[in-house]
Amino acid sequence: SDQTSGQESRPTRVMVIGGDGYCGWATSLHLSNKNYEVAIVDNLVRRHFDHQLGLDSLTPISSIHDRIRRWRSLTEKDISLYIGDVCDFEFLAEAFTSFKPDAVVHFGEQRSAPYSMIDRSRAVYTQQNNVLGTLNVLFAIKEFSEDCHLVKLGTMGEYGTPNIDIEEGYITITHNGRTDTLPYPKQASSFYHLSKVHDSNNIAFTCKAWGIRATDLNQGVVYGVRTDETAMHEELCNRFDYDGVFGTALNRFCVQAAVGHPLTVYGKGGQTRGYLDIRDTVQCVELAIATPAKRGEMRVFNQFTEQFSVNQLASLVTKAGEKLGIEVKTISVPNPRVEAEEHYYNAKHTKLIELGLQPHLLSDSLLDSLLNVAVQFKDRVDTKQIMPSVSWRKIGVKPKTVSA
Ligand code: NAD
Ligand code: USQ
Repeated sequence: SDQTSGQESRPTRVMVIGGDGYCGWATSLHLSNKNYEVAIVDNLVRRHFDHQLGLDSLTPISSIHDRIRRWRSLTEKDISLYIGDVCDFEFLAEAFTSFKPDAVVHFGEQRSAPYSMIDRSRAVYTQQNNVLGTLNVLFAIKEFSEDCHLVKLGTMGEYGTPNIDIEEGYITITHNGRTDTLPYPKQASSFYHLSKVHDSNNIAFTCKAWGIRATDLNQGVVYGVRTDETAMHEELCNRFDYDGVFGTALNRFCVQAAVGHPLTVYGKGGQTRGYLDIRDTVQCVELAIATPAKRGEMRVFNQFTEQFSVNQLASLVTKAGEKLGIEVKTISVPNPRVEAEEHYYNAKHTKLIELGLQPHLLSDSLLDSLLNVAVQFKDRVDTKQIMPSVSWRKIGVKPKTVSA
């Protein structure tokens, strides 16, 4: 499938910011495999956080240099690499003018809600890194490639858990006899999730003011680790976070089951979110790139395939464990977060399906294979990292350091 943009015969050039991370690495390989010309931009700060906090991926991961070399030797496809910080405009400008992207996929943010709630300095870092990085990307597009399509990773968490249906980005409201279509109300519940709301506002404004074309992908919680491309060689293996700071619900539960740790349901466990398989993350991003937003348009897609409560996830993992002969227990952990634990949740997610998304729903077989990956690497698990350690209520200005 030769990838061409419009009438031109050259491949579409895609800059993947955050291409060394969980979603970004899988997406970079997927796009490269589909004959897009890919450049990864990353400052490797995520590997640095892991070192600082004493965390590690469940799966061993190679350096970005080895990953790219291995990909080239297996496929003869080149991925360009720009190591640097998108908050540094000089660096970003250089990467833009040298690579000349047709589309920029922006994954390059601090993406953990707990990390953003550790202390004041992490809260400030998260919003500074995320909001100013995105602002720089918007300026780079305006200055160097006005036609470039921004595909920005947002989050379903921007909407919070309102007591009405969640629409895809916009809601039509009739008020005092007049009607308008307005941005859907945002009620994020961490400094991280709020950074995405601030990003969305800046993107919407620049679409109007400068004619930027943008797609905001409000992604749900991602699970899984293998994609067709990362499974090709162990050096291409993706990261798999299970710790209390960067690990996300379903992935964490699989690792907990594998090491015999009770599943950590926070509070009542009725917290419901949208979820998707990482194989669908890469598909959704490709679909967004293949049909770009129009000049001046800010599209919003809700990027998830199924809704689950935390209790439902716990019972699915318990059943999958039984099949593999693993006895799985669940405990209720006092909720370290401030969030509704029982609530209405019904979020639309049809726009990506309309573009052709063929979802990989959470089936028994996927859960079995995820659990098997967790079992395969269970000797690498540091069980001290499993319980949550960051409290939404106790955050303060005093710097929190990790002691050995
Ligand atoms: P990740 O931490 O694995 O990867 C993020 C990457 O961005 C890292 O490699 C990091 O080094 C890089 N980065 C961060 N700040 C940067 C900067 N200033 N300059 C250059 N590079 C920078 O995170 P992920 O799980 O792959 O998430 C990627 C994106 O998808 C994030 O924006 C996140 O908010 C969004 N998202 C993730 C999930 C999920 O479940 N993982 C769900 C919804 C949305
Ligand atoms: N939860 C538990 N037990 C756990 C871990 C989580 O009960 O061991 C609960 C949380 O309290 C929360 C829900 O599960 O109610 C989801 O938590 P999570 O850590 O899996 O996900 P979240 O903090 O929302 O963040 C993740 C990604 C983030 C992305 C977001 C999508 O880290 O980058 O934006 O998912 S969404 O949830 O749709 O906002």
